[in-house]
Amino acid sequence: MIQLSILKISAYGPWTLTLGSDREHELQMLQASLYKEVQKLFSEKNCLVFPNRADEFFVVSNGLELYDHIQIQKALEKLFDIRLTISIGYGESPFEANLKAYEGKKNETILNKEHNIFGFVNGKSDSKVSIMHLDVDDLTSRRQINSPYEISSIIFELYSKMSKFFLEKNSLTFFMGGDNFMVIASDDAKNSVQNFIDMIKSDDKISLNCGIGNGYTSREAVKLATQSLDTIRKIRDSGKEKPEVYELSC
Ligand SMILES: Nc1nc2c(ncn2[C@@H]2O[C@H](COP(=O)(O)OP(=O)(O)OP(=O)(O)O)[C@@H](O)[C@H]2O)c(=O)[nH]1
Ligand SMILES: [Mg+2]
Repeated sequence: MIQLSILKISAYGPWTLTLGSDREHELQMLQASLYKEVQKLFSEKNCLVFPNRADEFFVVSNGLELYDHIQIQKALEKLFDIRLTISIGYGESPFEANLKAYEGKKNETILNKEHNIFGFVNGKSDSKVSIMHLDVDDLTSRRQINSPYEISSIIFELYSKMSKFFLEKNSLTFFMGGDNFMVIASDDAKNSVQNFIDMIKSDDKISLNCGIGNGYTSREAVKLATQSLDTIRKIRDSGKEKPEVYELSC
């Protein structure tokens, strides 16, 4: 069972207008400091936050109860003028968990009114998280041929293909910066990642490596996914033939 908590700035559109037209720099600074605090508060509870469109965050919150979310809301309310809404959902696949959180908010299934928390909590029972950490093999040589902006364009096109491919496997893909992507993965996604790597190699001449981690909490799963990815690099750098996918479980 995977649990997702989706945090979104409440009534952000109307609030941004109150800042006047000379506001973009203020909004960018606010979004960056909000992301920093949200990542800090959830990582202290063994979770990882996946940034999504700057005013919204997806947290794989396996193991967290309603009480943990209330504590985090209280901390954020002390630090910022804006307020966040939290929608919680769980399911067999990451996409189902996202749908359940969405329904919880849409149907106003209130978990805590004072702190704007909606949805359904699974907490600690039957907790299982799989994360895939995908990274472009040797992006550094590509930088010899393409300029920074051209590289960005290539990376965003890759992100778009990855998001579409894994959504069809009920999984959620996030861009983590540089040439790094993480997929909150279903079993179907894990079983088909080699097909995705083969497709991108043949269509776009881009080689990818994929580390997979399975854990009880998202921080644990992400740690193992990154360790798997680093293992692929170590095998490659020792001169042996490297696997493109490597998996570790706790
Ligand atoms: N989010 C995230 N970004 C990383 C991580 N490691 C590296 N980066 C970023 O990714 C960029 C590319 O680095 P690498 O992937 O190590 O470079 P590379 O030439 O592709 O080397 P290999 O991936 O080992 O083939 C760096 O400039 C960083 O911005 C990581 O673990 N997480
Ligand atoms: Mg790379």
